[in-house]
Amino acid sequence: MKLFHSPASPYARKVMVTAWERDVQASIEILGSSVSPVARDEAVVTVNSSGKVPCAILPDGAPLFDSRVITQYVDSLGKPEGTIYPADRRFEILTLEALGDSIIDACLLCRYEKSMRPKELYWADWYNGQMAKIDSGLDDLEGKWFASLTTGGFHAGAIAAACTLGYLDLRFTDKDWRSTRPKLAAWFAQVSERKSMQETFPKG
Ligand SMILES: N[C@@H](CCC(=O)N[C@@H](CS)C(=O)NCC(=O)O)C(=O)O
Repeated sequence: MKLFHSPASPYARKVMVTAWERDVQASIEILGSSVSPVARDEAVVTVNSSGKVPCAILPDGAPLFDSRVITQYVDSLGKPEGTIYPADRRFEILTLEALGDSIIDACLLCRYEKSMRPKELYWADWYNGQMAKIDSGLDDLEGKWFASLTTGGFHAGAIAAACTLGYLDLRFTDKDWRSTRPKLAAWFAQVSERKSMQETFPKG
């Protein structure tokens, strides 16, 4: 499988953490990309009309996107007994993955608002509204989702949450998300030691 990737993308990181966890990383050929909502990468657009990464090309040429579809495909390449989507918790774990992704979505919108939009068009209410989504999502990871997050190994929901927290540390260095969420902070410190997380440490 070929994977359009970006080393700072938390969605692409989910795919590669999954690959390392399932020991199928050697079956993925990484293709570089240069994506942005205002300067699209035509090679990516050819595969995924949204122009977003990650997106993949299967050995038979079929396209695959987005990250939640690709992680399931990559998971299917590994041994069934080690799946990160255990059948008896499938929808719970998919929902937790969606929660992690929704926090990333808000992070990206905040980042685009500050780093891409012309300064005179900056909209503080928009930024604050997205930041409120980030905070309520993190509160849910610390609270009502914490048992799901930490039970049953490093499953797809846990991988999404870990990639989300990694992105916060990469791009929102002045955001102190840890002091009011001590359990989440301790869990993240622990899972960050995994080889899959170390090998995919974000850059850029
Ligand atoms: N729902 C998508 C989101 C992917 C996404 O937004 N990726 C960002 C990079 S982190 C991107 O490609 N942005 C470029 C754009 O919005 O055009 C997924 O889960 O893969």
